[in-house]
Amino acid sequence: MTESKTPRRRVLSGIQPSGRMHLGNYLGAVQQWVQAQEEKEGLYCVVDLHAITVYQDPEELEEQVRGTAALLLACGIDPEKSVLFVQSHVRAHSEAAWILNCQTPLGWLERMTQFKSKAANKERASAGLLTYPVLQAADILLYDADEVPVGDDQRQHLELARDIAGRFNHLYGETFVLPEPVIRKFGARIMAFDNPTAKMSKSSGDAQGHAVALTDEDAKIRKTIKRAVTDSGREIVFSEDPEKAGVNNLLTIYKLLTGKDQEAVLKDFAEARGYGDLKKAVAEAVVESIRPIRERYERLMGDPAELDRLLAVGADRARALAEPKIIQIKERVGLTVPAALR
Ligand code: ATP
Ligand code: LTN
Repeated sequence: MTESKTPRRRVLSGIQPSGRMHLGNYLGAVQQWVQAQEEKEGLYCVVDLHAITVYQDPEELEEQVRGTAALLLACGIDPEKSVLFVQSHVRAHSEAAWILNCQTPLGWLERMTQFKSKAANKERASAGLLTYPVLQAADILLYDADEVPVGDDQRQHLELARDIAGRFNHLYGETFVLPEPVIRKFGARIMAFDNPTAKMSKSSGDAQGHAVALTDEDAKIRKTIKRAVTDSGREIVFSEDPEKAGVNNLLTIYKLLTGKDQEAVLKDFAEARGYGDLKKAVAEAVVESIRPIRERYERLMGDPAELDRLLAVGADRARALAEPKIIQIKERVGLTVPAALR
C-alpha cells in the first residue's frame, strides 16, 4: 500500500543580530521555533540586512551575527532538522525586497507603528527603516512560508506581508503563499522588569534591570528579578489589569519555563507569603532554563570555524529554495532572466 504523505508545513522566522538576545525573544519567538522544528520544516534567519537600517559598528556586527546564530543553536535550533542561515548570505532576499518595494504603496509603510516610533526618535531616519517591513515580507514570501512565529510587536508587519503577497498575486497571477502569523496567547509580549508597562526590548536591553539576557550569569539574573517592579498589593494572579502587569509578567514567565498550566502555576504560589516568594521561584526557573543555554553558547562561540561551517550549510540549503523562487518572481513582473543566472 502506498502512503500519501502530506507535505510538512513550512515555518520561517527571523531575529536581528543587534543587541543582546533576551528572555522576551526566547519566550515570544525562539521557544516556538524550537518546538515547531519537530513536525514542520523550519527556516530561521539572522536578519543582518534588517539590523543595518540603523548604524551598526562593522566589526561588532560581524561578531553579533555569529553570537546570535550561536544562541539560536544553544536554544535548541537543530541544524539537522532546520535551516539556520544569515539573511545577507542569500542574495535573493535583497533582490526580492527591491521588486516588492516597487509594488508597495508608500502609504502602507507610513502607517507602520514601529517605523513611526523608531523614526520619531531619529533626526535622519534612513529609507531602509521605512522599507524594513518589505524586506521582511521578502524573507517570508521567498520561501512560501505557511507560518511565521513571532512576538506580538510583529503583528502589523505580518499583515503587511500578506497584503503585499495578495496584491502581487492579483496583479501578476498566483505567486505567493499568504503566510499566517503564529502569535502565542502567553508570552507574545514579555514586559520589561524595570517597567512592566513597556515591552522587554533589545534596544533598551543594556539598561540595568530592564531585561534578562540569555547570556547573563546566575547572580545577575537573580538580581534583576529580585528588583522587578510589581505593585503595592499582595495578590498573585494572572490579570490584564495594568496595575498587575508586573506580577502577570512574572507568572507568565514562570508558566512558560515550567510548562505548567495556569491552575498549576497558581497552586505553586497558594502558600506564598508575598511577592518575595514569587520572585525567588521565578528567578530559579529562569536561572535553571538559561544556564544550559549559556553554557552551550559559550562552547559554540569557542569554535567559530564550526559555526561558520554550519551557517554555510544553512545558506546553501536556503539558496536552493530561494533561487527558483526569485527567478519566478522576476519572470512574473517581466524581467528577463539570462541563462547565467539560472
Ligand atoms: P528591538 O526591541 O530592538 O526592536 P527586539 O527585542 O524586538 O528588538 P527582534 O530581533 O526585533 O528583537 O525580535 C525577534 C523576535 O522576538 C520577534 O519575533 C519579536 O516579536 C520577538 N520579541 C521581541 N521582544 C519581545 C518581547 N518583549 N516579548 C515577546 N516577544 C518578543
Ligand atoms: N522584523 C522582525 C525580524 C524579522 C522577521 C523576518 C520575523 C525579519 N525578517 C521574517 C519573521 C519573519 C523583528 O524585528 N523582530
